[in-house]
Amino acid sequence: MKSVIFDLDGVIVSTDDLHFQAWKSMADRNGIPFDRQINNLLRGVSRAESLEIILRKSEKSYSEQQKQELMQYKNDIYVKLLDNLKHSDILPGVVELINRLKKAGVKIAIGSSSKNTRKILQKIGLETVFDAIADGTEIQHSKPDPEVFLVAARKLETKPENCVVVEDAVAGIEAAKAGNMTAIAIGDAASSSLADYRVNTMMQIAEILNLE
Ligand code: XGP
Ligand code: MG
Repeated sequence: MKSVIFDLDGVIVSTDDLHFQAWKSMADRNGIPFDRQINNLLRGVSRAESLEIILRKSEKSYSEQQKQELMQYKNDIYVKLLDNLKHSDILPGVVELINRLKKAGVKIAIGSSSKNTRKILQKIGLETVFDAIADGTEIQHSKPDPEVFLVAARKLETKPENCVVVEDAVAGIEAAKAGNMTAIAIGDAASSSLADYRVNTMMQIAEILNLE
């Protein structure tokens, strides 16, 4: 029996766009070029590593203290944006897929680099739905390192090779494969040559898993 580990931002809920807005405010305020293309590089990556990627475009160098302030600035904006998050922000097909997985007895987990994971799951009313949650508060290395998915598998008490990961991040697909898991790409992650499957809708995942 397979288990399914979902990424959160951009897979379960449209918070990937809120991350974009918050990082964009930080970048604009500091005169750092930032666009959707750069934002795609931040998918699946921790807050600190996201900042490092953004700062590659900056001519200035920043002290550790300044970096902390930039991350705080971004997160404050992001958390304010989360205030308006609600059940209807869950991406299309997610609730239906979760219901079908549960009906088929498939264990489900979240594997996200975000430290805001639990807050978001609460906001959208999915905090008690998953059998396990592994997030950015529990790991040393974010995607493309497999750590967060391995933590999720351990919490599900299943072997990595029995896990199927659903990801919108190229780094997330790399993490899944590095962890010896099956990788399903949706959205931006479809550009990864490592993906085992590419889907446009959640229901295609039910077909891949041969759910009744
Ligand atoms: P947290 C976030 C990063 O800030 C963001 O850049 C990533 O795209 C996102 O994680 C990936 O899920 O982490 O600031 O919510 O802890
Ligand atoms: Mg994501």
